[in-house]
Amino acid sequence: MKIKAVELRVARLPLVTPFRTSRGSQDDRVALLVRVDTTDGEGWADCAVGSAPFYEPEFLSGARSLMAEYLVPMLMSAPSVTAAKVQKVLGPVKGHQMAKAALETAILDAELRARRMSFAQYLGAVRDRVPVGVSVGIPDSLTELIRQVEGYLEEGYRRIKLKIEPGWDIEPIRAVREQFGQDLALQADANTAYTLASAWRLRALDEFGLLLLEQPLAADDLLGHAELAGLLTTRICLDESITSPQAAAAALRLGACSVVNIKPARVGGYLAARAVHDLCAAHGVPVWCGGMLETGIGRAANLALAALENFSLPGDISATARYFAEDITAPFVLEDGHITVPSGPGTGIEVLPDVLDRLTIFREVLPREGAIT
Ligand code: NPQ
Ligand code: MG
Repeated sequence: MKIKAVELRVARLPLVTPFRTSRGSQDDRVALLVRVDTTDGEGWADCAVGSAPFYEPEFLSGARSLMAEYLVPMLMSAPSVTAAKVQKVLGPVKGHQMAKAALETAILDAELRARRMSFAQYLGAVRDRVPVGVSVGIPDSLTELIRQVEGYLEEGYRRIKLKIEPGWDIEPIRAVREQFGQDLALQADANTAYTLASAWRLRALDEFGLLLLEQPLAADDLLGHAELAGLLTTRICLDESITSPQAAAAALRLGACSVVNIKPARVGGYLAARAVHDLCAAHGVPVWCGGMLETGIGRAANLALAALENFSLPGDISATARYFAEDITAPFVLEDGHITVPSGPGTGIEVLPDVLDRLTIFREVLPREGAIT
């Protein structure tokens, strides 16, 4: 198929509660949405970039200008594109996997809608609903933390993930364990906030029977994670370090982790995410699907991915209501700790045009008028 135009939208979705991690706090999700208009019909994607480069190197206005100046012109000048060819066509551009992933995903959505096939079918899903967990930001107090966790457990979440940082680690984990017991499926995410010098502090977490400890050290510190893995009984899970199937292969070979959090955007899209899944499955390493505060568009695609065989731990997908009072698609709801995998063509969701227009703060259609392509 040929791409006729690409529409970029920036929409601001207020969060129901501020979300704080060791990397910073946010009150809303400023989402970058991509709509491709092709000879086979349209497709949508949610670009996972944050509005600032505090969590990942890519960020919203950078991704927007990269798409406008390089990625979209390259795709539009290709004689024909399919999702499977996107990474190759965009190969001359180094890095920027999140921006590339969004374009690949929108094209895949258009392709699958035209073929009347769902993401789940296409990716090889083996379940029609997936168990999900919730990621709990760093609150102001232990009392507030306990209150939030209690609320999520009442809603039916199957697994709790606490965001930690030096000074907010042992105490909150102990408090949650004491309040909710040993059977609670509990894990922690440091978002790179520690160094190997604090291994002794992380070792103190071993007594709490966590499912895993996510990304304690810097993204590029695979050797450090391998060393730490030898010092702890708690399983190490990597998130920020998993930037490609090759990075995942290196992490597994080095023994840097024994669980992997797959963020499809960071590895360059759903095709690469499936490759990471397959690689981990071949090594007997369980995976789960991470979350980037996606709108319903990204949430739908993540649900399809999380329905693959080796996604054997509950992911950070969560119901829409965990994050947003109002979304640009119909909300995803929690039923008995699970969310149903969409089964319609493509991602299976429909964007609500009125809500999207109301929340949109920037809109641009590419190629820009007057541009020579
Ligand atoms: C994680 N997600 O697992 C991330 C952190 C995160 C659900 O904990 C904008 C873009 C906001 C990316 C907030 C969860 C984000 C973001 C949090 C990623 O590490
Ligand atoms: Mg993480």
